[in-house]
Amino acid sequence: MTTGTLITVAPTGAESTKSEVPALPVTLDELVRTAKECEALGAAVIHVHIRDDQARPTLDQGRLRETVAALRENTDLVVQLSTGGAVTDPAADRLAVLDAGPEMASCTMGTVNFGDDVFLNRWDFVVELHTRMQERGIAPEYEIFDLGQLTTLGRLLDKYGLPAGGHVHVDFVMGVPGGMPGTTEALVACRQSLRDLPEGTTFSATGIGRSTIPVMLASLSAGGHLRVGMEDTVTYAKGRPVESNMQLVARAVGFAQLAQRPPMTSADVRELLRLPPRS
Ligand code: KMH
Ligand code: ZN
Repeated sequence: MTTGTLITVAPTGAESTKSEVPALPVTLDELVRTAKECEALGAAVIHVHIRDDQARPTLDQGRLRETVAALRENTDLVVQLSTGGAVTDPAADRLAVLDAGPEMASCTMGTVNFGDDVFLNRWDFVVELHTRMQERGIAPEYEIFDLGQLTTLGRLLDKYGLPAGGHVHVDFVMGVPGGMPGTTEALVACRQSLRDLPEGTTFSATGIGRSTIPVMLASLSAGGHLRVGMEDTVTYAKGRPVESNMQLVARAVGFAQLAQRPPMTSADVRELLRLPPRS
C-alpha cells in the first residue's frame, strides 16, 4: 500500500527560454528561492537543470557543484541532477554531471524522438550511467518515455544488478511528442509492466503540457507519485500561463491530500530510496 506521495518539482528544464517564460527560475538565486518555497509546500525532491549567465542550458561542472551545495545548504530536498541535459549535450558532459556529487540523478532508459529533435540514450551510455551511479551510491531515477523502456530497465538490472541501496524508482515522462501519450491507458500499461521489475519498485509520473492533470490523477489513483514543474508544463489552465513552480506544487499537494496520500517529507523519501539520512 502506498501511503504518502513523493512530490518532485522540476522547476526549469532545458527547453523553455527565459524570454518566452519570464517566471522560469534560471539563476542560482531564483532556483534556491523556488526550492525553499516548493519544499515548504510539500515537495521532497528537486530535479535540477541549470542555466548559464545568458539563461542557456549548461552542464558546467563548477556551476553544478555550486548548485548542489546551495540547495543542500538552504533546503533538505533530495537533489536530483538531470543527466538528460539538453538534446544537444554530448554524452561525456552528461556523464560528468555525476561528478558534482548529487544524492540522486536521472537515467533515461532509451532514445526517443523529442519533438523535432532526438533525445539520444544509447545502450552503452545507459549502462555507464547506471554503473557509475551504483559505484558512487547515487540513487537513480529511471526516466521512462515509452513502454519498451521498462523492458530495457529489466534487462539493465538483470545484467548489471540493482542500484545502490537496492530500491528501484522510475518516473514515467508522458506526453513528449515522440514518446508515449499522457493518458490513463498508457499509465496503466506502464504500471502493469512494473510486475516484471523487482518487487517494491515505485513510480512517479509527469504529463507534459496539457496532459499534466490527467497524468497526475491517474498516477495518484494507481498508487504512484508525482512530478510537476515548469520543465514539463508552462500552462496552468487553458489560456493561463503558469505563474510559478509553487503554483504547480501547491496543486499537486492539493490533489495528493484529496487522495488521502499526503506529501512525503524528504526524510521519508530518503528512507524509501534507501539513501542515508541527512546528518
Ligand atoms: N531535456 C531533455 C532532453 C532528464 O532530465 O533526465 C531530457 C530530460 C531528461 O529532461
Ligand atoms: Zn529533466
